[in-house]
Amino acid sequence: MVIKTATKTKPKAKAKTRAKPAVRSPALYQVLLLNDDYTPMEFVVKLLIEIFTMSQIKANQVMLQIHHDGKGVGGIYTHDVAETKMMQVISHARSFGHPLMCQIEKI
Ligand code: TYC
Repeated sequence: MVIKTATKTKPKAKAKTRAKPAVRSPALYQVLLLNDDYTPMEFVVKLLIEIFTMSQIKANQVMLQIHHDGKGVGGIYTHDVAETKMMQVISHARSFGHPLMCQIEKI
């Protein structure tokens, strides 16, 4: 017969607090549209509706903001999506002969 005697167990070390969370949210980028003197207002409004799925009212507001302030935000996305949206804007504008410019900026 084996008699188990009480063994002294080492107290567990206190869990260390993590410096960073285990999962980090991806970096976000805003897609900025820039003003110019030649791209028609109506074209920018339609583009904002189609590429950034804005309502007519929101697209008008954003277009006017770009027109008055020099730039405005089409949307905020992860890097790959933001880059794709930027390329869609530029390629759509160029295919109609407009100089509209677009860039992405990390936020
Ligand atoms: N400034 C242009 C005009 O008066 C309109 C415009 C708005 C152009 C937004 C570009 O990103 C832009 N026709």
